[in-house]
Amino acid sequence: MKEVQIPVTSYEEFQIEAAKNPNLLNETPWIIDGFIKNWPRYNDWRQISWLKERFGDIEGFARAPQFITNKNDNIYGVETNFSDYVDYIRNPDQVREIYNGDWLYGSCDKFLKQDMPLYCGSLKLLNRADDDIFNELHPVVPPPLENWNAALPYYYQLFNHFWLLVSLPKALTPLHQDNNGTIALIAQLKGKKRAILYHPNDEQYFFNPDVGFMDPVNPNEADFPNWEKAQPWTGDLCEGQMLIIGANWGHHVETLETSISVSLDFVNQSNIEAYATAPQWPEVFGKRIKARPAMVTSKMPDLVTEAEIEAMDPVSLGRLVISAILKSAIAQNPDSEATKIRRILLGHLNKLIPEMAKA
Ligand SMILES: O=C(O)CCC(=O)C(=O)O
Ligand SMILES: [Fe+2]
Repeated sequence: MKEVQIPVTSYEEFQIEAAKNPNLLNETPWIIDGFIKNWPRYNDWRQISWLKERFGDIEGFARAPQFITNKNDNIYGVETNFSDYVDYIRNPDQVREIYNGDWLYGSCDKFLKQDMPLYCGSLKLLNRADDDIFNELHPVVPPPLENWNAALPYYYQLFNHFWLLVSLPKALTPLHQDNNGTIALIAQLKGKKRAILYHPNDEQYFFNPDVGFMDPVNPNEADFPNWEKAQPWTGDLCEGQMLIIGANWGHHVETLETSISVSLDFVNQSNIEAYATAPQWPEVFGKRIKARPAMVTSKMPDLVTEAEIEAMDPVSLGRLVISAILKSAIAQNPDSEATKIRRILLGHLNKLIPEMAKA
């Protein structure tokens, strides 16, 4: 299918479009120019030495590519703190000296035989919606779009991310969809990236359940026989711009110039139902509870017994416990803004929870 350009717009124009059409992210991704330059600490967040000083101790992964989404792809990589990774970014030729320990994925020798750099693209900077970092990059979601994350229990602990991404040219995030039906934004603080996106309706063409996601740059005909029916939306994301990707859009991102970005998954009225019905967050939550049932039975003795926890599938268990947490938060604070959002989430969850458990 013929490729289309991702529309680039000023923040002023975007505000007009977003006010006219609440569903605009389902129809089109956008590159918004200018908005992030108003973030209070925009200039600090563009300095690699400042980031190293501030976040150097945080542990993460540096991998080539960032992760894999097709079972036939190779991956190379190490576990690293951010400080060592910045040393690598500054001197990629010294990769062997910097990462002289065990390679977690593949080996240094094999890594050096290919030409993709390591990418620490998922550095987790926070666990909570009230973290001070959000005051520095405020508002993180461009109004009039709303950001409901703070009202959703354990949001940043349930497979929804706010990440720092620092990368060298050719670093790759292969085609994927973000979890939980979230909307994704990528804010380009420094350098340049190229994005290829696909509408969720094209999933049948770009995703094969037996192997995973296709490589948009080099599609494998055998695994993706109808790849040409998928329409690529392409665009270059430049310094000072933000890319916003609607719920369930496929995205593939390659770094063109040494880059600093932050990325965020978010929820609002346009995707709360997709979030409520997604299986990923209740699954991680349910598994965590199964590993430590006392976490729930000590705080909510009337909700479920240890035996019931053991018998339930993780997704149903995760939904049930989040529903109980929502009910208690609503009862404690019936008039807050967050309560309106929590009631909507609870309403969707109730449709999915077996009758017996709702009582
Ligand atoms: O900028 C990139 O490399 C991709 C980031 C991304 O897809 C994400 O954070 O969800
Ligand atoms: Fe993503």
